[in-house]
Amino acid sequence: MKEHLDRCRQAIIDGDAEKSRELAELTLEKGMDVLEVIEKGFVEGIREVGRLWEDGELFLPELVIGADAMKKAMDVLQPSLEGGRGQQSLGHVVIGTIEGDIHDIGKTLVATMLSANGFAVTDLGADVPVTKFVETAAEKGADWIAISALLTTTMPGQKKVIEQLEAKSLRGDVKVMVGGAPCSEEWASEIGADGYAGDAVAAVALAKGRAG
Ligand code: B1M
Repeated sequence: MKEHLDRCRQAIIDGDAEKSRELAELTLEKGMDVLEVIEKGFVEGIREVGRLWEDGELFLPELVIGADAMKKAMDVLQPSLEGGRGQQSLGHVVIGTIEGDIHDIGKTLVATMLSANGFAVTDLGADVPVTKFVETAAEKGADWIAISALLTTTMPGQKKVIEQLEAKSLRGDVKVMVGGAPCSEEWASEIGADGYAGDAVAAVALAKGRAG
């Protein structure tokens, strides 16, 4: 397993989309733990790409190529996480990445895991306006709004969603969770969110703990 995880990680660092797709397919063929391969293999790779880019060792096009290799692997693996549908819904989650922010890999993984664990999920995609979160949650009677932010510059948008819910007297109707690399428990409590989740498994636990 360790060797497989290393190869997955390396394929992303090399920006080798063909290899990452092959390794994702091999993961399914061999019946390996898909979530473990994603989190400890591919995700480690894309985070390393981010570190190398931050240190000036990679340029923006290489970051884009790494993200593309990551997406190829996720396209193969994500459907296999989508079991569990058809059971009674544990609640409705409206999820998206906040406006100004196009990072969607982590958000999509969280959406898939919530859906696989029995939640009805409305995925609004990335670069989602504040108003869209609020309007959709009201329309769907959502239990949770889950807002992803990967940039420190877009995090304030998460706070704006809560402010808009308050302004429209909807805050009592829906809970809000925040997530994404720069977010934290402290940030969640500072902006008055109901919770923070550090990864997809934590997001499911949080939604389950507070649902209903
Ligand atoms: Co960007 N980027 N990027 N990037 N990128 C980061 C976030 C950065 C930290 C890289 C770095 O400097 N080391 C940095 C942000 C710095 C900061 O603000 N502090 C950065 C930057 C600066 C930028 C640009 C501004 C670069 C530029 O153009 N000059 C630009 C921004 C564009 C924009 O959004 N307006 C940009 C662009 C891109 C790409 C398009 C090339 C690509 C995104 C492709 C895509 O998503 N479609 C990209 C990538 C890939 C990254 C890194 C390398 C990896 C992100 C990722 O996919 N991780 C990232 C570095 C990093 O995060 N360490 C970086 C894998 C994913 C599975 O993890 O998203 O953390 P993550 O999700 C996790 C948890 O956080 C959590 O669960 C997930 C699963 O475990 N989670 C939630 C996430 N959302 C959640 C929501 C929840 C609950 C949990 O409910 C609410």
